[in-house]
Amino acid sequence: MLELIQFPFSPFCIPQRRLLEYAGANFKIINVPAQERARVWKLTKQKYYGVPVIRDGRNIIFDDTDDQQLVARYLDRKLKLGLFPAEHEGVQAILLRYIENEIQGAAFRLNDIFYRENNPADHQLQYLRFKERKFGRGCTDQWRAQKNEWLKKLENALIPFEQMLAHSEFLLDERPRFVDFDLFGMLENFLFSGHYSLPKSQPHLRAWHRRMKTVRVKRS
Ligand SMILES: N[C@@H](CCC(=O)N[C@@H](CS)C(=O)NCC(=O)O)C(=O)O
Repeated sequence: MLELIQFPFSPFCIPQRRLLEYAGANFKIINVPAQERARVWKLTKQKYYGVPVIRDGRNIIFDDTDDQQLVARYLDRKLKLGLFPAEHEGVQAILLRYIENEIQGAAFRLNDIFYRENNPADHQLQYLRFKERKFGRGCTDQWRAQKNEWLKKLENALIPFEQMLAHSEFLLDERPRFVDFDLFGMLENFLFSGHYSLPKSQPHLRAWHRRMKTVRVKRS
């Protein structure tokens, strides 16, 4: 059975989780604390401490690149999902960069404002420390103070997707490709705290988001 090592609100783990569900795959979720990765380090034989990691029998798969999507490509090949068709390769590469920078940058900050609610009490200190070491002291307070600006940034960054989804069921055509799963992951991370909803001004995006929650692969 496949194992997905993750934490529940990770913007990079949610796409893999949703695509495993989409595929109807038999898989098991193993949660690790967001700020503590001893288990991942051991599993990868001290090669990687990030998540997601997939264990498939003796194979341990992780993506230690910024843009290669090694985990998604492995699952795509194994489960035959057609998420990376050659004709969309270039446009997906460009869109993924945008999704994982512009969208993710706003989404995780808006969610991390609520890090106390998202993490158990005994994880909060290390979570905050891990954020402040990367983004500077007081970063979560700063994001809280700038919440409306980050919300506006996110809404603006989502406009191109709203425009695309006015013309097709999924971002690139009539079935989900990896960009759909990736954007879905970033938005689920944004929505995780339960304090937000997707912009009312973006009805096509909202309808797509509902579809992405339950869509299952159609095998011909
Ligand atoms: N390119 C990787 C990126 C994964 C990633 O950035 N994961 C975050 C969690 S959302 C992580 O574990 N970062 C390292 C850390 O938190 O120390 C992938 O797509 O799997």
